[in-house]
Amino acid sequence: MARRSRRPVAAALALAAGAAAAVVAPAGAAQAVPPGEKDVTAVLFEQKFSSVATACTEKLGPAGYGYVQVSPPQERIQGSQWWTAYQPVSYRIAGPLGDRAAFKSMVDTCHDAGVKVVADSVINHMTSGSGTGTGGSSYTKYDYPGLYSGADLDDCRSEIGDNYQDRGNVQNCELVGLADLDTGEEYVRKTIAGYLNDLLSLGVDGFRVDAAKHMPAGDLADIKSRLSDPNVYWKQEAIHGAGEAVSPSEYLGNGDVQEFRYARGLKQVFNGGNLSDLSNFGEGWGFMESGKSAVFVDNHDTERHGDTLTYKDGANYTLANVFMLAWPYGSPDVHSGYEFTDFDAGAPNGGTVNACYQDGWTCQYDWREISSMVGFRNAARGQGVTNWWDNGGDQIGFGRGDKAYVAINHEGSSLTRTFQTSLPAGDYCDVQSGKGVTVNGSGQFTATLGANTAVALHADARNCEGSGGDPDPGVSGASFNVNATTSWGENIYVTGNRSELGDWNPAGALKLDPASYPVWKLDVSLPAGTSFQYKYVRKDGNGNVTWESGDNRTATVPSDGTVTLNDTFRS
Ligand code: ARE
Ligand code: CA
Repeated sequence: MARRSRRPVAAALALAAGAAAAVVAPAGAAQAVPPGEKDVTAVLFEQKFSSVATACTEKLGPAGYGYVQVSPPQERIQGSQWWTAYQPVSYRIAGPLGDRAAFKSMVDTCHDAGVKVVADSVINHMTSGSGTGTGGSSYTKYDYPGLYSGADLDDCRSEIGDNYQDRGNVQNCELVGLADLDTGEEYVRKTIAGYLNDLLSLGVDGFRVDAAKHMPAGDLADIKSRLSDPNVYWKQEAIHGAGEAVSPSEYLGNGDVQEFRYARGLKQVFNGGNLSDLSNFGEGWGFMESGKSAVFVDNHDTERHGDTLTYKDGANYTLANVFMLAWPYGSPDVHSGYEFTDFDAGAPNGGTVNACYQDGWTCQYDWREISSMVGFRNAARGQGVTNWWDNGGDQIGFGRGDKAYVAINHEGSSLTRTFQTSLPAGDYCDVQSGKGVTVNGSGQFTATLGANTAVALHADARNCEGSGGDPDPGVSGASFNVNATTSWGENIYVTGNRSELGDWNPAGALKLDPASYPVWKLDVSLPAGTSFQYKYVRKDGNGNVTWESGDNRTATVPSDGTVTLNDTFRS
């Protein structure tokens, strides 16, 4: 019976965003990447294509995502590790995520939901080692029968290692020992283009080009020119490294380039700096041009290597995503993977998502704080930053013309303030909390933002009806909020003397959501008028349970709505 407040909100907003898109669509929008009116990509790392299709229909389309990015579809080496995806064996769609039919069906379903599809494309190299791939193809390093043989691979047969000061080493030698394709060669260019054209024939709308820095920009330009749609969306992974021989900006002529400094900058600001420093975030920080930069808070590499924030960073991470989606620089990726402690661990449940937040799937694209900002971004498209405010520290607010306004309180105590916006007067829904806000005739509204929360208003969310507020109007229940500091691997649950709360059984206790860490939250539906007892429990990674100390807590659901419980975990 537990009800996640996140789920209904996406659908409701999406309706609003979708309805308005036809009317609003500003011409000559400032951030023109990727093509189309909706520039947010949800990256569904290592999800099966069938699960991606479901996500498109149920979450991504309704929330207003323009794109979904899927992990590499081609045949890969066998193994449980996620990084097998980056070791191509052949270009047949024959990996663990699904076969050709499943891929095609996913593309069609996503298109029906209004979501375009980007395929992660591994074209710099082939696998090392030898064996049989996930599609049954046999291979040895430098020999992939029917596809490539020794002559198609670069002559440099040593590892790139740490030497990024030498262009030839970076582009012609072997990235972590993987067999490096000679992309200067006609047959190789033609074969790679053939693979990408095959994906285009299945309806794919764009490519994330893996390891782009390891291929000369001119080689990629040649390959791209051979595509059936040479103007297809093209997002190149070229990691910025100070003093390196190859600069990511060399690739701007081909298409978009991922701006890794953006993600590193957000980590720096949200983990220790001041949000006030973000007033010129983007080109003002020396980043590449906004219109050609692809940005993210984290990706599958950086969440493992620690060079950016990750889902483990609680409110710092959530608020960084809120900022990214509100801020008009680049086109954002919302990364979404799964919980891990082991760096190598592959996707849970063989890549199948039965439901978000189950089996370790983290589903950032569905977090209320994040998914609600996709509608915000779509509504704000084409509008520059207006009405910037900061307190010189970790509190900021800014508008997007007369379309949207967001404020973020990244301090440890609450903020009550009258914010100046350029919004037309009237009622709005704060899409972060699902609570109504009124803007007066001077464009001002007054709000109280709890520690580590945000408020966000936009033109396509004028009231909170059906927005899955905290909780839905008309739904009775309890809104649990507990301040609890946890160590890595621990989670906070609630249980009590009701079946909806698991009948005091820790195994049936309901997990709270740490998106506003250290405050853990959950809305639970309970019959109106119910008096109940409850307690919070802490579980560690091994399932060990620690109960709160002291007496049972008590509360009563009102006759018309919800009881909001603001508690502190009693150690
Ligand atoms: C795996 C094993 C290795 C083994 C290899 C071959 O982990 O031990 O030697 O297989 O058997 C991913 C994983 C790798 C994995 C690989 C193949 O991350 O661990 O190797 O798949 O299975 C550079 C590149 C950049 C690249 C990063 C990882 O420039 O393109 O290294 N990122 C992409 C993907 C990765 C993927 C690959 C490329 C390979 O997103 O997930 O690798 O397809 C500085 C430089 C950067 C450099 C970085 C790290 O910051 O500026 O350019 O990134 O250091 O070296
Ligand atoms: Ca190369």
